[in-house]
Amino acid sequence: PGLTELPPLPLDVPSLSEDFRHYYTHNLGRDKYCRSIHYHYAALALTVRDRLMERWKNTRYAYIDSDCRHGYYLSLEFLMGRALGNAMLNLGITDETSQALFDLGIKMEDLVSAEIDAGLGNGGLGRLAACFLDSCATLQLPVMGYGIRYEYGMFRQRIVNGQQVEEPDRWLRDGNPWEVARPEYTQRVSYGGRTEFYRTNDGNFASRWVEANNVLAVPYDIPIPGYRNGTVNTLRLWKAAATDEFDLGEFNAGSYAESVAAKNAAENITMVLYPNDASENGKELRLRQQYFLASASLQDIIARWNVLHKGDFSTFAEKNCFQLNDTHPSCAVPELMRLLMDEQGMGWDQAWDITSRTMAYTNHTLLPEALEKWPMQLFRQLLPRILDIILEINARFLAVVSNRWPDDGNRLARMSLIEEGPNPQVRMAYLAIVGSFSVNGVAELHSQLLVQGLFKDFYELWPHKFNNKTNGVTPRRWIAWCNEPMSALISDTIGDGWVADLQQIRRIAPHADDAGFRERWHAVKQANKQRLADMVSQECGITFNPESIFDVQVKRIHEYKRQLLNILHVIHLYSRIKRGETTGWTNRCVLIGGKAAPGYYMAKLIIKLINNVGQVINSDPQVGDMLKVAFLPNYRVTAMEIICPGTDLSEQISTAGKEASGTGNMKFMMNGALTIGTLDGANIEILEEVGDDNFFMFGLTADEVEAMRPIYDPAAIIDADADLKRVMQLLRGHFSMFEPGLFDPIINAITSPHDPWMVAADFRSFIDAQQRVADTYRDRERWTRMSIINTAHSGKFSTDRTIEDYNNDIWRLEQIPVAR
Ligand code: DL6
Repeated sequence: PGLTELPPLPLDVPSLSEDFRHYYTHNLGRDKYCRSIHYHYAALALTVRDRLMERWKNTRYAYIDSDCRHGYYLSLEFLMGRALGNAMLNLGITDETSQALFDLGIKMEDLVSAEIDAGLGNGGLGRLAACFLDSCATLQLPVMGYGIRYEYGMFRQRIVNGQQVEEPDRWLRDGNPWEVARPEYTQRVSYGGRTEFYRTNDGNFASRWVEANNVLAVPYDIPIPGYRNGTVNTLRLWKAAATDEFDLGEFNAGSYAESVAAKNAAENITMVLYPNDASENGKELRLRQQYFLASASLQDIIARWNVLHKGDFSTFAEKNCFQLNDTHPSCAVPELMRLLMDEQGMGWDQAWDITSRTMAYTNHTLLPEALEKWPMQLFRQLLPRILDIILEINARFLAVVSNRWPDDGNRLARMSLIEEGPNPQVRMAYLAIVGSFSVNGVAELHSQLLVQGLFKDFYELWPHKFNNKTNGVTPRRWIAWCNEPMSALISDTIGDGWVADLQQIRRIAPHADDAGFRERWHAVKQANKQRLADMVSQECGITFNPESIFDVQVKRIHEYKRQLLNILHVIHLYSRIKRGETTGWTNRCVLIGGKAAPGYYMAKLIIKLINNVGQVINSDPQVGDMLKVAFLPNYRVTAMEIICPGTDLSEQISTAGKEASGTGNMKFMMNGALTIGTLDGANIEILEEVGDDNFFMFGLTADEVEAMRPIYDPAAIIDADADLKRVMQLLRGHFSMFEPGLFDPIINAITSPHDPWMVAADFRSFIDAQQRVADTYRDRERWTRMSIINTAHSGKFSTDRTIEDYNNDIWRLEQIPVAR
């Protein structure tokens, strides 16, 4: 065998055991006195990783040999969570590993728990990217992820005195066994300087970027194993580093400190993930990050292209497709233009033909304030050549618009990539739309609302570009891994084909009528609830009784997601208990978790309110087991792996027309939770799948919300509803005895006729739906049947289906099987 052709490593117990001991002793140098579990974890991670290496290489070979079309998922966020369990599951070695460790007196679960989450994302958008990678590998699609290797991921949240405190997440502190540095593929990214026009040898004019500062982009590769199929795809994350010349220049000038400062400035680019999920704060560093990802990734792809195709770009558009995960990487549009023109010597038309045939854009929000804009001035300073290209794209685009709609100046101003004003802004979503051949939303309603609202003008111009791709989640992590007892029951009943083909899970539906099966299902749920109760007890010091209904809302804290409506219901229940209105009561444990953007005042006040309400309720002996309220600190992927299997009721209660899709709703459904939800985002599609007998629907529709807006009168609604009136009264002082007026901003928000989230409007309907929930839960057989039906009808929400849709309609990649 040659240097790189080694036989694949065996997957049996003795070889896993031997390699584990090898890593622990010979590689990590630990001995019998070492007490830190970290080294056990590291030894196991390296043992498992070794078993991916051969497959990883074979996957690369298969892609190169077939000269196939490639997809690239460009995303500023990949919320991967832990890797070890997923790798073992997908390799099919969980039982063998567990046995090998058991024989050495070690519990595998302890090592799995020692891994720190890779929290390189804010929430739904980043986690979707992670689920997509799993599905692409499982479907054997040649898709590579490109992202940023943030030194600090999503902040850790602690709750101190009921308030959110943010702490840095140094997730790389103890090293990361899952990444492989590839310094040989380092790229250079430019900032600053100016554009220079010059005459080429053949007498034409061309432009180039001069006097720029360069920063190095060093790639770190993470293996993405498919589910038991030999495929291992790649997630390539870029780290910023200072160039040698830059350092040396300063150093030789005698300014050692300055040279270190310059190095720091360069490395700062990938230092921290911005913790805002629904609004951008216009920080220069964030734009630097966005361009850094776009430029490094495209240069990398073009460099690989040139190795294989020797500078011939005639088939580049047929062989490559870039999916932009929101507008964050949309600098890729002008950057690809720049690389093709300035570096590969193409003219505008050829470069535009390639760019606009390879880019595709996914939108993830309906909130107008979340659509990114960057000051033109900042672009000019930081990325002058890129701004030139954007302005040229805009000029040509506006010519198309005015050709189609002559003399419609308003339309031109509306559609321009530049928002005019005292401080002109670049509209990144419009740039992405103009530069892409496909634009998609992430649930049916979202995609419809986009073309009726935010992107209406563009839809009129290019209806063929717009499409829907309803989100999903990977059933590997979100059932098979996180809910082992339920997986075992399902596989026992219908075989294990569902893990790679979730539509098969529908075959458990008929078993909902089998009392024996229901009993087993209930037992699984109770065990999962106990596991969740243990976590709540440990993290919050609050006792949840698994006989109660577990009512859970975990997601980013945002006014549109209406954690406030949830807590109003809790206060209403509390008020009922205090008034002795408890006939036919259902005991309830309410769990709320999520992070607030550090600068989002209202979201932080809502966290404080939840905690204060919890404190009053949990310490009231009259309430006892009837009602418990916990705020779980530091909600993250790993916490959700325990939360969703142990949940009875999933709260998906956003103001209709505001939640693009939601994906937590899908995780809960898969794990047998019932949803209480508005007709928003993918809730609508969940309802379609399970039927309204198996879903607690409430609230105004998106159309009704908009119709009510001009006449919205929360004062009148409160006045007419005795329950809501009582709740508002309690809100005024009962939960802030020592800080009078603390929650006034919340009261003002709810009572304002301009409340965009219309909390009061849905209160009554929500309370009534919650009463139906409580009544249903007391009928255990009925509830269990509904729970089974929810899981059985969750097939649509596998990202395998989502990715097939992307592939059929947008990417058109061939499946490339890999020799095993
Ligand atoms: O598409 C993934 C996820 C959706 O499920 C959520 O509904 C949506 O809020 C979220 N969007 C973001 C905001 N990003 N931006 N802009 O995270 O995307």
